[in-house]
Amino acid sequence: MRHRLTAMEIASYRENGFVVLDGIFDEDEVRRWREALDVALAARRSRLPLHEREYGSFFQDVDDYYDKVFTQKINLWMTSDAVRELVLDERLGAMAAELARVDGVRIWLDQALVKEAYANPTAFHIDAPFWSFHSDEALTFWIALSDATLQNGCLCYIPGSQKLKRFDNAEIGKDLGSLFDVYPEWREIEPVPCPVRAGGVVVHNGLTAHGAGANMTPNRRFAMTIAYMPDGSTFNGQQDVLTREQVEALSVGDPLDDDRQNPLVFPRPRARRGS
Ligand SMILES: O=C(O)CCC(=O)C(=O)O
Repeated sequence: MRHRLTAMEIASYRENGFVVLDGIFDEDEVRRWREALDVALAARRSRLPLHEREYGSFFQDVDDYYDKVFTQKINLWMTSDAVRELVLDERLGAMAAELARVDGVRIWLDQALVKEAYANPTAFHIDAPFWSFHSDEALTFWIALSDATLQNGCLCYIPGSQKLKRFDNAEIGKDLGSLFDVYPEWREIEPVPCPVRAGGVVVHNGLTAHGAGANMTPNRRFAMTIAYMPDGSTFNGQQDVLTREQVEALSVGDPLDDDRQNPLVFPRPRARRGS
């Protein structure tokens, strides 16, 4: 696995709010993580690890159309030992921390996002407003476990949109461009499509506007994503992927530092000597 970033990649991420990191995983690693994902997906019936009704309202309102945008399974690290090894990899966490310019990162969530054959496009949106903390440095690693192409729904970004630092959003619904009603200033910016070979990782800031095209092929597009939050992030009152019980135990402003939900992946806590 390549785990060093070039100065150009870092500068490009800072400027545009996204960057394509080619060749992070080699062929054997891609095969290994694809198999792990297949097993984890087969073992997981619900979208989230526990019974769905315990999570945020977004997940209860999911409709037929959204189900045909992608097959989405969240926090597989909690239910699959193999996926946990990938998601909690300290080297990925170190790259995330370097891009975000923070001392440490925790996992906010992971997602398998499989755009099935002939799946719907992913409407433009930004990620951070969905989450249970506010940070303008949170970021997502979108790991391509099959080639992502213009034909099968690779990601597409509005460059520089992260700089606005606003947390208003549009839903991932049938209207591909409703985000541009919320942010009319982005209408004139040319979106940048990001095809990437299997084993590459596309990174985006949580405030960078993005979407993906329809899958116009008979094959499945496989991605595994990891969303990182800066260590020290605090609860903002939104439920998102937390259970009702977790939310009831939190007050706005509390640190999200429970390792059972948001493990610190960089720097990785070392076992204390003698313990
Ligand atoms: O994979 C997709 O189609 C969309 C991914 C996305 O929106 C994300 O990873 O934040």
